[in-house]
Amino acid sequence: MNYLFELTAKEKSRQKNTLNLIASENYPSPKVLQLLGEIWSNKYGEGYPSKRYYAGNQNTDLLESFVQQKALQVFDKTGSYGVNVQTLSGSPANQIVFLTILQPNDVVLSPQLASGGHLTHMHTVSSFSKFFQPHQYTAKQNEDGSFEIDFEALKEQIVKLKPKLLIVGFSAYPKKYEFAEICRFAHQYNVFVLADVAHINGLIAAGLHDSPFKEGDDGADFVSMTTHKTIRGPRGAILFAKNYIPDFAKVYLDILPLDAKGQPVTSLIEAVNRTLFPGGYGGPHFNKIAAIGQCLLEVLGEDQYPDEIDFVTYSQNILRTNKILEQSLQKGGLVPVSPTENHLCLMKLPENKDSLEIQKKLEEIGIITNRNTFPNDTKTAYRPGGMRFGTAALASRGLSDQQAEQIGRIITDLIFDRKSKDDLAKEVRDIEQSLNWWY
Ligand code: DSN
Repeated sequence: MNYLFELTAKEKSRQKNTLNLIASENYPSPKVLQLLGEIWSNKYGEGYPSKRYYAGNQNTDLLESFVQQKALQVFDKTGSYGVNVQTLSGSPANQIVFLTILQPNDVVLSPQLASGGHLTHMHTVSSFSKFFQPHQYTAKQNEDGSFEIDFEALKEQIVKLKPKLLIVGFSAYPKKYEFAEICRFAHQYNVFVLADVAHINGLIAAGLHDSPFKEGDDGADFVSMTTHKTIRGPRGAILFAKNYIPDFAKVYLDILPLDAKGQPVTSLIEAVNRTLFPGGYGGPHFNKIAAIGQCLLEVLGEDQYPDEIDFVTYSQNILRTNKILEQSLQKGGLVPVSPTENHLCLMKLPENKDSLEIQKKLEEIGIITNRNTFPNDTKTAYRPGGMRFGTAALASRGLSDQQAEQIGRIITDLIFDRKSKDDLAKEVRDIEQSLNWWY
């Protein structure tokens, strides 16, 4: 066995023999992984179905069209969106939107990192901030001490800053939120809305979270999502856009890319497609597209994850076990930034604890997490004051309610030195060995 295969075996063993509480990871079905390794990877196909620059694309054309159709079937009940399945991951999907509609120095309004946003939402350290003017909106503290995005203050910022683009979507935000009101408001001011639903797309598909796919001004103009989190597919992304030019956007027609005949595009999805190819990308990764198709079939119930639990029940299991985990962490002495309403919980650590040290200690007993900042966090980005947990991955392995409760207790026993690391590691091992493993 060469080094690469040895390392792969080690990584498989690491994943099997740990409890993964990283809210953005998951275990896709073996069929998803099989398709990633299939011969689709051998084929070039710049362009789109029926319009490629190489011969031999009869099967890739069928594949890409099929996956586009399944993506729309899962997410868009309105018939108002088109889809591009070629973006390689969440960051490039967001960047394609920037390149489609923004001009140098345009103002972009996005969620602050500490309030749950993401670096690729044009955080000030993002390379894209060299070309545009990023501004952030934030969370406010409620009387009960919890935090939530201040949508009223955001509206005032829209009026004052007149951004070209508003990004709505979060990586570390435990609350549910709604899209229609803020989309409607932004559109009144000729602002494009990008909803980045990378984290919550599985919940949206299961009908357990509000959706940005709405008709008219109530809907986001662009929706980006990764495919490897709650939707349980391969690492990858899907990018949707309106299949027409909204009225408010007609003032921007001259800045959208032209179509292949040099004419103005007639939809936002056409503009996205032209920006991606020929504007930015080379050949699509068809193995990824095939694997995305597989996870969509599993969402639709046209194929099954190996536990044969339907996707809605799986998503409900995530929400329930995550809430139980949060309650257990709270009982053990941690404070939620906001009571969780979704697939992740964000907990404040005691002031005198170092999150990096705790993350390492948890890893030593077999629990994989990530440290995280939160609104008004006084610590540094590298050693922030909080930790983020989520149960999407362990729900795929059949995590029970009792185990979710136990894991919360183990974590807080470790943080507050209530039990020996050896005893806690043994408890972790017993849980992990009782869980399903599909590979
Ligand atoms: N890096 C991902 C996360 O952990 O939330 C977001 O893309």
